[in-house]
Amino acid sequence: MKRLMLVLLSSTLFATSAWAGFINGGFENGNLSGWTLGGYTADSGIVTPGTDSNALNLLGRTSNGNYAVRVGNQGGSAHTSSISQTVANWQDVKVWFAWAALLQEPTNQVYHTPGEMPDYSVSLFDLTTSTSLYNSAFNVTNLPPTGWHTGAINSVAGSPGLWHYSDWYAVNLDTSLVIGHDLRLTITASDCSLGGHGGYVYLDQVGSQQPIIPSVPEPSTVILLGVGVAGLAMWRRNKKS
Ligand SMILES: [Ca+2]
Ligand SMILES: [Ca+2]
Repeated sequence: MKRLMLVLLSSTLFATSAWAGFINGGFENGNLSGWTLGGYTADSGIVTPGTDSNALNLLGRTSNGNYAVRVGNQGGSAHTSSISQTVANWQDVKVWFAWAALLQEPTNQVYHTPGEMPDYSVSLFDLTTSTSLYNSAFNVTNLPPTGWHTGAINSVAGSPGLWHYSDWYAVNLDTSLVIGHDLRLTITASDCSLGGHGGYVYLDQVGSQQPIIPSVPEPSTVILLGVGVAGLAMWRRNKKS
């Protein structure tokens, strides 16, 4: 019995010390294994192929395979939702991930300050050096000029609004200088903090392989999105979760 325990213990140690990249990065397990939900967790979940009607059915819910995740949902109620995964001892020279976001712009903005608008953030953070490797963070009134489109007008979250949706972005980062570091990918989506407008993010194909994107955005939009956005999340007002 003692021998068996030792074998089990050593195999456990080996399993935890062996390096693995993002677990279930394409969500093809059909569940959220490997990932940690945060905020209002009930709004997030696995999605299957199909199109998003808030994007006039011009955006796929998945970028590849049979599953992706949706962080947050179209409903309001001032929810903030998140998903994250931390990889210890990163060993790849590149990391890829694909995401698309939808935010609903209130029809009558006079009742919302910028900090009260639906917003999102997609962040890859180097925990070892406390450095941001990628941060795209915008609210619906300061979206990038390219790579975003207007979608449906509806009151699905309780108050009338115009949906804005992004293309699927395939993010490609050189991680050759952070080998051995601990990295954390975090996606956050927030409804408007007054309760009547929604926001959510799709995430798929997280790993060291190039994503297969249904409609590829122009390279310039990807570059724009990765530049100069680090500070935008800082003034964002904390929202109720
Ligand atoms: Ca997938
Ligand atoms: Ca929501």
